[in-house]
Order: sequence, then C-alpha cells, then structure tokens
Amino acid sequence: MDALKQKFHKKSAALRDELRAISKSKGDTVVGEVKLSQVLGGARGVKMMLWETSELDANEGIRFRGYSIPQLREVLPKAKGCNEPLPEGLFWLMLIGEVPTAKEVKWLSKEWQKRAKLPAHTYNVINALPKNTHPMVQFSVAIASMESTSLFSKGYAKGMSKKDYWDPTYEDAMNLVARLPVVAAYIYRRVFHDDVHIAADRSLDWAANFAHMLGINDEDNFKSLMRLYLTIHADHEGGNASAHTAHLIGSTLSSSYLSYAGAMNSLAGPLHGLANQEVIKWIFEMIKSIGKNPSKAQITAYVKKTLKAGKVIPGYGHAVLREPDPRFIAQRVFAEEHLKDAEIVQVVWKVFDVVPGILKGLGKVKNPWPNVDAHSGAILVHYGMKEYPFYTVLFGVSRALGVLAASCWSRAMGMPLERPKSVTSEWVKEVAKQKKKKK
Ligand code: HAX
Repeated sequence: MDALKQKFHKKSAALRDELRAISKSKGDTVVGEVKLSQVLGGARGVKMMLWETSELDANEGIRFRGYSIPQLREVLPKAKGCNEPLPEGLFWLMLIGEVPTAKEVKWLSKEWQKRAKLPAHTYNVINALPKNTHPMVQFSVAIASMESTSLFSKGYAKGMSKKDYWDPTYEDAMNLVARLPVVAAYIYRRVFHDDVHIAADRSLDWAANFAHMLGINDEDNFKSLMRLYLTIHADHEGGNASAHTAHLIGSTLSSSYLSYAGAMNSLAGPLHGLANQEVIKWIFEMIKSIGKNPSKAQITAYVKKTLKAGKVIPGYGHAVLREPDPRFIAQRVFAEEHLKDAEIVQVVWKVFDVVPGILKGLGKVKNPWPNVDAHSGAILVHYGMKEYPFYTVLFGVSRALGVLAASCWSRAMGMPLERPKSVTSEWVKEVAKQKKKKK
C-alpha cells in the first residue's frame, strides 16, 4: 500500500469512529433552522453534508484544509523556476490534511503519470460523437465510459465488505485524476486542432504535462498558468452544484466515474462552471459591438443593455461569497506579473471597475463582485487558447482534485444514501398561514 493511501486509511478510520460516537451521543443537537425562504430559495446556507477537503467563508473565500489561496502559494511545493503551487500538493493536502514535502509531491506526479492510460474504448466513444458536440458533453461521456474500469464497481459486484469500500474508491480517484488531462487534451486537439494529438511527456508534473498535451505555444508561462489554474479551481466546499452532484450520486454507491460524470453535467450549466465560457463570449460580443479598447462609459452602456435584455452579467455574483473572489484576485495577480499589457486583460479590469457599482444599484444582487470565472478566459485568450467552448473542461479537470478526494472521505466515513425531504406548495401555503396566525 502506498504511503498516501496508508495515511488516508489511518486518519479516516479514526475520524469515522469519532463521528459515529458523536452522532450516537449528540445526534439530537440542533445546528440551525430552515426558513421558508430557504425551501423556496435553493437551500442556501442549509447545513446538511460533511465535506472535509475545503470550507468557504462568505467574506474570506475558500480555505483548503485551513489554507487560503495566497497561503497555498507559500506552502505547497513548486516546480523549478515557477512561482505557482503544484496541484499534486493540493490533492495531498486535501486528502490527508498535511502539507506534503517536495519528495511526496514528486512521487504523486510519477504515480499519476503511471496511471494515466485511458481504456481504448474511451477513445472510440469520444470519436463516435460529432466533433461539434460541446466539449463538456464529450468530457462527461468519456468519463462515464471509463466506469467499466472501476475497481469499486468490480469489488462491489464480487461482494466486497462495507469496511473495504474506501480502498477501491481511493484507487478509482487516483486513476481518474491521472487520466483526466489525457481525456481533456484529446478532446481539445480532436475538436480544435484537426485531430493532431501530442504525446504525454512523462518527465513533467500533472499540470505541465496537461499544458504540453494541449500544445499551447508559450509553454513555460502557460505551464505556470495551468499549475495555478488547476489549483484554484480544485474545490469550493461541498454545497456547490458540481461537488454536491458528485456527493449525491456517490451516496448511492455508484462509482467515482459515474458520480464525476454527473458532476461535470452540473458544472456545464451557465450559472456554474460554464460561466467561464459565457464571460469571454460576452466580452468578445462587446468588443465586436464597440471596439477593442472600450471606455468605461461604453462598458457601462453595454452592461446596462445586457441587463435590460433580461440577462445576467456572467462572472459576477455568487451564491455564497460576498466579497471579490480570491480566485479572481489570484488570477489578477498572475496577469499583473505576466501579461499586464494584454488588451483583453485590460478589458477585464475595466469591466471590474464598472460592473459592481451597476449591480449594487439594482438593489437585489447579494454579491456584486467578480467570481472565479470573470478572469480566466482573458488569460487563456492571451496565450492563444481562444476556443472558449473548451474552458469549462479545464475547470472540470481541476475540480476532480477536491471532489474525488472528498469522495474517498465519504466512502471511508460510510456516509449513507443522501435523501433530504421535499415539500409541496400546499405544505408551503399551510406553513405560511400558521406563521401569519402566530404574528
Ligand atoms: N447579473 C445580473 N443579475 C444578477 C447577477 C448578475 N451577475 N447575479 C445575481 N443577479 C440577480 C439574480 O438573477 C436574482 O435576480 P431575480 O431576483 O430577478 O431572480 C437576484 O440578483 C438575486 O440573486 P442573488 O441572491 O444575488 O444570487 P443567487 O445566489 O441567486 O445566484 C449566481 C448566484 C452565481 C447564480 C448569480 O450571481 C449569477 O447568475 N451570476 C452570473 C453567472 C455566473 O457568473 N455564474 C458563476 C458563479 C460562480 C461559479 O459557480 N463558478 O463556477
């Protein structure tokens, strides 16, 4: 058994016993109340799941096992000559709660390189789809097709004991994370580069090899960008739509392949991960309509026109955050270091100067600030990746780190089938009447 797996097993077995004891002795403790506005409002803020890998604070943003994004840039091991953390280090941290050494991260890079082979039929499944199928659909289908290699499903079919579920779940998570850059690069080169593929470079780390297989020219800076990008998109606690989808599907004991394919279908919605493509599409349309170097007054008019048409401003707002997203800030810092004169980046910064004031003025938007998706496209465009329908796939490769690490915990904890209660509108009206009477 590898060292990471051993540590995970030891820690998760201990926590499982501890939580079971807490549930038995203190299970009746009330931890909150649910209001009708939450029943009707997307369950915002309802505490109802366990998620070990990260936690989101509305004002401070995401913390991965207690570490903020600037702290991750300080403490996680880095590749030689690069200021950005290696995502392998974040996976290690999220899985067992310890900052890894450079040696441990090197081992993980090698381990993922070893596990990165796709089943032959997955290529056939992707190739069977018309090339104009949205890349997120190709990605999701490809992931689901790998279910046939799930060690968890094989073990379950053979009658594996509940206490052993964590073991093949760890193996599936490691295999899937290792394979995702290969799947994603294959889709990118298939759709946008005439099926001319680039072989993996096994000497590289996970993110750099992904950058290499994508074939983007400014390789060194793009490799640094991918290390940052795949780190900051990795997890956003458990309640966001993609993570929660994976958690729900996984709770039925379907494999990591099926649950992660489901997560990707959720990420592919424009209010969630697809917002990264919508942002740059919106910016391209604005540039087409008013020119490459729009003034703040012109952007203001364009934003108002978008709102008047009954549309949202993509890349702004958040269900939980109430301050500018630290993931936006991290990308801004990267852009300031590497590409501050790029015209497209200047446009993103001007949009940032204008949009929050306008959204605040609407009086209903709870968070007028940019989220993670407001910045990413402009940086990708600068490095030559203009094919925005692919952007959410990049997000999907990263999100696997957190979601699959969390899935190991769910299995190890023996988390039960998830089954919240729904209510009818009749029930809601009845409750509303009672509330009125009480007043
Ligand atoms: N532009 C215009 N209106 C907005 C808005 C925006 N960016 N953000 C919120 N609003 C509106 C909502 O549509 C809602 O209007 P109605 O009452 O008329 O329905 C009102 O403000 C209140 O919404 P809220 O409570 O502030 O926000 P929600 O928690 O309901 O929604 C969303 C959060 C992220 C879905 C929302 O802010 C939005 O649509 N943003 C644009 C899309 C986007 O960038 N999504 C990516 C989010 C981050 C992410 O998951 N990345 O993967």
